[in-house]
Amino acid sequence: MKGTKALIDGVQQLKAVEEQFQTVQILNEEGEVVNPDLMPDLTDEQLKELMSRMVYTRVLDQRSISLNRQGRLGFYAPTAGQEASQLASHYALEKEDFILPGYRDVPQMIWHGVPLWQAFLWSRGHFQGGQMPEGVNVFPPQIIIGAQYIQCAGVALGMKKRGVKAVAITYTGDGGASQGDVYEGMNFAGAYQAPAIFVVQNNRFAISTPVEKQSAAKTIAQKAVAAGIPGIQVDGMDPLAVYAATRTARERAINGEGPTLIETLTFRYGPHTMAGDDPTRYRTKDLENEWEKKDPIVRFRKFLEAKGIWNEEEENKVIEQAKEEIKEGIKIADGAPKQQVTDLMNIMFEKMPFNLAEQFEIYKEKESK
Ligand SMILES: Cc1ncc(C[n+]2csc(CCOP(=O)(O)OP(=O)(O)O)c2C)c(N)n1
Ligand SMILES: [Mg+2]
Repeated sequence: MKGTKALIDGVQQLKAVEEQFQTVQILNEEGEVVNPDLMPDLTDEQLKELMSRMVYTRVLDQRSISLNRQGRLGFYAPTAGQEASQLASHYALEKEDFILPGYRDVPQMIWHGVPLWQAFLWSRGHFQGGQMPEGVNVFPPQIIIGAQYIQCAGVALGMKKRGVKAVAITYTGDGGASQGDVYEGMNFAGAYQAPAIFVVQNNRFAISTPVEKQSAAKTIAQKAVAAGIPGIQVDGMDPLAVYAATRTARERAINGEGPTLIETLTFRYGPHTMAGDDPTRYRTKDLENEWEKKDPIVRFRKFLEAKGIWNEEEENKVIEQAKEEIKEGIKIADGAPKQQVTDLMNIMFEKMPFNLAEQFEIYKEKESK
């Protein structure tokens, strides 16, 4: 009977599984390499490029918040704090890879080739913001929490069937990890060994709900086990750890070894969106201070400065360039034609259904006045 008990000791089994999920870190808060064995193979130029993208994106976030407050942008979900999680995972990709973003993932879209003006139009709900340029493999950001995971599994399977050596990557949050779609997507991709990378950016809150209330699971990474795929938890404020994990996942995927789940431990400094939530009602100042000390840009700057390849002048150049390009981007967005109801109908159908064709004529008549 003793043996049987050991065999059915699920509690012990769960503990043993959970203990195996440790946070991978390469660069600590001081910008020191603490795990040299995992150090990714990036040249000085590449390290600087990644830093530039993070600095640029921090400026884009500050400007987007201010443009939103002036009524010049629509929906906006702040990104400051999540630069390593977003941009280092993106840096591990290639142009041919497909991105299925969530609403907070505008930075990855931009660095994959979506022009700023188009991201601004997406924010305003303008249809041109959803029409990605040819060759830019990006889906419009998903608002339905977790739905992009299923779509990602489908895109990845399509790539596998066509023999394309590329991956599909998707992003959701800690809240999203509780959605059925997330499990279904991972399970399906696992069953078909599709080249997918599933990222959960665990920024500790789903609007105001803390991650502790989201699930009894100790980590989100361990949810991969049920789908039969590898799960990795990384320090999401460490660009090198995020890059290394994503690059490894990409190599596995294109070698036919199937999908990976990556949980990045991160934090959003700002509110959930600009629609009016107040983080002071659900987060303590202590928690915010604790996470701000982990800042990805501060730690990467220290690392690059110690290597002698980054300085204030270099950083200021990036900041100025970002400001210029954002100004230009918003100008182009402002010049887009006002959206008409007929535009929305036109882009939906190759051949308009007869009942809508009637309405189309009515709107056309109205809009011509
Ligand atoms: C299916 C669905 N349910 C609820 C919502 C409303 N909603 C929008 S954002 C959000 C929280 C998501 O939190 P998380 O997944 O942690 O992502 P984060 O915003 O923190 O990046 C919720 C519940 C939604 N958009 N879709
Ligand atoms: Mg969250």
